[in-house]
Amino acid sequence: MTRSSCTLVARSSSHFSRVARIYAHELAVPYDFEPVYDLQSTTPHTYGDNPLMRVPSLRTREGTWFGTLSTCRQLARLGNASGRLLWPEDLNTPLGSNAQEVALDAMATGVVIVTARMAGIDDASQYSTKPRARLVAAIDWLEAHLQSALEELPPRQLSFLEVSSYCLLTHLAFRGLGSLDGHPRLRDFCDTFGQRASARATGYFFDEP
Ligand SMILES: N[C@@H](CCC(=O)N[C@@H](CS)C(=O)NCC(=O)O)C(=O)O
Repeated sequence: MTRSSCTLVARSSSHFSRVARIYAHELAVPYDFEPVYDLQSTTPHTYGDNPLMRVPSLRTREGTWFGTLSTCRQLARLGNASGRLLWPEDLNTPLGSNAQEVALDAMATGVVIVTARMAGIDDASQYSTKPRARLVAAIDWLEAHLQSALEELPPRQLSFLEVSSYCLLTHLAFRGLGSLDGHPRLRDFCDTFGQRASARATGYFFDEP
């Protein structure tokens, strides 16, 4: 542990990691950043001792928190929220709950496609056919429903739904996974959320050793 009280073990190019980076910024939690350069590493130590060998993890005085949601919840405990924080369990209608499911599964689907590419599997391969179709269908569903799902939510500083959706949607172009052409409502959502200081401070890039 160095200057900050916690260390984010993550990647600046990762959409799950960006969710955590946005929470840290919004909640004014200072953190050290430990980049994971090699996602092909099969050593849990590379990932903050996360046996799942995924990013992000958050190392704190209490121990290490594996995964995005746990990381964000701990950042919320460490930080200062200016308003209510809404978590997946606060989405108590089918619309909100489904929107969260679709956004998170679409993020995981992006990981499947990128991981396949890293293994030399072309997007045109049968292995990637269903993930690619799933991602397209998920984005189309979000175009039709995300706005209404967000309108249902009470006043808040932040919801996990909007942060994860923003990170998913902006990651599409960064990773060549899709486009928001023909999705005007999602574009508007990204333009609006993208004006937040936390979004501007956490743009995607590849960490270099
Ligand atoms: N359930 C995890 C998923 C995290 C995840 O899939 N992260 C990606 C990077 S965006 C990763 O570590 N990929 C490497 C792999 O799957 O081997 C979470 O919510 O944090």
